[in-house]
Amino acid sequence: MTLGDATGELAAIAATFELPGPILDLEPLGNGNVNDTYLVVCDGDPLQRFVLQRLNRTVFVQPELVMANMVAIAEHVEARMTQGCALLGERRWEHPRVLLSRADQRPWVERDGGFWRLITFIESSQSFDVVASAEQAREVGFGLGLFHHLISDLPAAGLADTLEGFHVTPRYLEHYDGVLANAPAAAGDGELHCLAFVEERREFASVLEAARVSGQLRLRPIHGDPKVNNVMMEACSGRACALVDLDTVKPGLIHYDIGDCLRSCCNPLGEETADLEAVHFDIHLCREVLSGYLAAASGFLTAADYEHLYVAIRLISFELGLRFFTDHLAGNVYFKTDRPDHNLQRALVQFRLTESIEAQEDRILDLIGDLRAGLAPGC
Ligand code: GN1
Ligand code: MG
Repeated sequence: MTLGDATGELAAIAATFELPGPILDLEPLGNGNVNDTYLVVCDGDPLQRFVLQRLNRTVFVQPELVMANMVAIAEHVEARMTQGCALLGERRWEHPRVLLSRADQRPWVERDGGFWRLITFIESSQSFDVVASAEQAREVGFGLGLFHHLISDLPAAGLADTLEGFHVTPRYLEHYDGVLANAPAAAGDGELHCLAFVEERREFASVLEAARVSGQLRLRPIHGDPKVNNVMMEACSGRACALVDLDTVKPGLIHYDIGDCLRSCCNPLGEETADLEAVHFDIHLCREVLSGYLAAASGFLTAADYEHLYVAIRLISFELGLRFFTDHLAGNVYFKTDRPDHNLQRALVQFRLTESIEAQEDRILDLIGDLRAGLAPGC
């Protein structure tokens, strides 16, 4: 079914939520790999826009818990902002608001097996698939730090684990082994390269999990997917003004978020590039993202947190490559794809990025040390 055929049905679903006026327009939004996302424009003065999403029920098996997490975090952030937050200053900062269904006041609607939710659109803002400047990199980092700061006093145990094993790299490795055992023999240089790449990093895969199990790192509320295009930038000022895509909010290690943000921001060619040779990790952008992040987050980071920053950057790039490669071997069942080798190409990009991170280990460690030393005492 094309969107043209489906628009009426989509608009009918959107209208089951407490919208402020009649729907004027509805169109696909963004390029998410998991859920289906649409922009809904509502009549009024001014026009108001909303984001309608169908959650992927194969990925989110208990979508009502995803919504419970979203509501819990929104209430917490709103309360913190009402009390006042020194980090905000004059900055505009918004948190997406969840709309309720007219019928039963729940923050979702189920229709023909689909699980739908509607949230506010962050007006007068835009997002980018790749970082455009050093200032933008710093702002993305600050945005993630501010988000972590605002939820740093929310007990992780109060949030549901909606995606068991999400970012637990050894679990992805186990899944990979199971898929590999049933996959046809590797064909082509790309697959052979990926197989060898994973084998060489098996032991490394448990580095963050081991730190969690030993108590060095602890579970906190996390965003789960803070890639560059999930940080909204205010159109007039270019400053970060919101984090969106809150499906993956759950208890986790903030290192997953920091690693994910950096692997995304410091890859100037983006996740979808076909130019493998040119893929690299840009250490100058890394400095900007991390200094922005630390400007907002240094107050709650421990010594062990700093000590695991480099491995987090390396691990989350490797992990995403492993997830893409596993999905390629499994027949593209998790991430949306446009062509049969799409996930293989994405895996090769992430593995190339991982290699570039590994080649710059000393420089990244020095950079983390410098930034840490430059922070005020007690931070
Ligand atoms: C998925 O659907 P999207 O693009 O928001 C994935 C993330 C990956 C990302 C890579 C729930 O996010 O973990 O980092 O693709 N989300 C889930 O682009 O698996
Ligand atoms: Mg996402």
